Amino acid sequence: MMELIPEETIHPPLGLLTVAALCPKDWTIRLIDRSFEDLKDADILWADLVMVSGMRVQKDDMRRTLLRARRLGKRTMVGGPYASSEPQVLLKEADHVIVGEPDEVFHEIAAELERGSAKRLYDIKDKPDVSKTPVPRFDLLKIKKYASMSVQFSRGCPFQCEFCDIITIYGRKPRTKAPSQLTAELDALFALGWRDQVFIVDDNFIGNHKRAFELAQSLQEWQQSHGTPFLFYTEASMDLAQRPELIEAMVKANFFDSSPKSGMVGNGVFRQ
Ligand code: B12
Ligand code: SF4
Repeated sequence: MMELIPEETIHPPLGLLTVAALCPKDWTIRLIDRSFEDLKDADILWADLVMVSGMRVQKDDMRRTLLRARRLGKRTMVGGPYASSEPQVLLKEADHVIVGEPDEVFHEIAAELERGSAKRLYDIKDKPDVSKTPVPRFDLLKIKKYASMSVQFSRGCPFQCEFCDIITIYGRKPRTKAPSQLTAELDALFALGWRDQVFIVDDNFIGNHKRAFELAQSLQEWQQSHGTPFLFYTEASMDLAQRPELIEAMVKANFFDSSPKSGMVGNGVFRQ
């Protein structure tokens, strides 16, 4: 797919951007996106702490990065979906492993790191209230390298598909941000000059369909007041078909249908 588009990669690493926003304000942070960037020894040597994230499918590169940083004498911390699914594997290679969502406790972890008393494993069982999660640090991105931006409105899904890690990592009760929080994230992307596709990366956008409807209405107003700069897409369970009012609100907010019948083919149609 990457050969078909001019950008270097598709989606930003939203987990790391979110963690960056949770870090103490006096930490200087740099982001290296391994989907298109080389990691140099100098990058590792620059840092006091190397923080790594990824999915199981990216585990080889994650483990190589952790071991490289360790060889160069640097402290490492790993979190995200793979660390949450198989922490015992990563405990061998990382100094600190975070299981779960640290949104409400990261300030404590950071203070322990600064005091030199951070634990090897943080197994965070409580699901955080995402309505307190700060705007991700989109400013750390080399934004022009991406084909799409990502924002997240909710975490968790009420279904139980047997192949899916969502319910074990993020739970069955969908937790949502406030619509104003999401429009603040759009403001941040808009201020950085982004005018293109925005993926709402929820596990299931309509896990809480009432909140999804409220959000779609807020998105519609936001788009109207900004000249409709964004084209939204998301993931949702098929029972969305039973909610025509929600579909209509999503269409009005400029969610697009990428099915072949619609004639919309992602970037091409939007960008001419
Ligand atoms: C968007 C998305 C994608 C996008 C790509 C996103 C990207 N940038 O690469 C697309 C659609 C391309 C995609 C593809 C795939 N995906 Co995907 N994806 C997602 C989804 C829905 C959202 C990701 C996201 O942005 N989350 C938002 C951030 C804020 O959440 P987070 O990363 O969990 O971060 C939080 C914590 O984990 C933690 N954290 C994260 N990183 C770190 C790091 C440190 C140091 C610390 C302290 C904390 C920390 O803090 C954050 C705040 O709480 C997730 C599910 C989910 N809810 O996350 C699945 C998910 C990550 N994907 C998954 C899978 C399986 C895949 C595929 C392999 C599917 C397939 N078979 O092809 C492919 C792999 C593509 C590839 N080769 O890279 C699985 C991963 C399972 C696992 N245990 O590793 C998930 C969990 C979904 C599932 N159904 O189980 N995916
Ligand atoms: S509907 Fe989607 S997110 Fe929910 S459990 Fe099934 S596959 Fe996972």
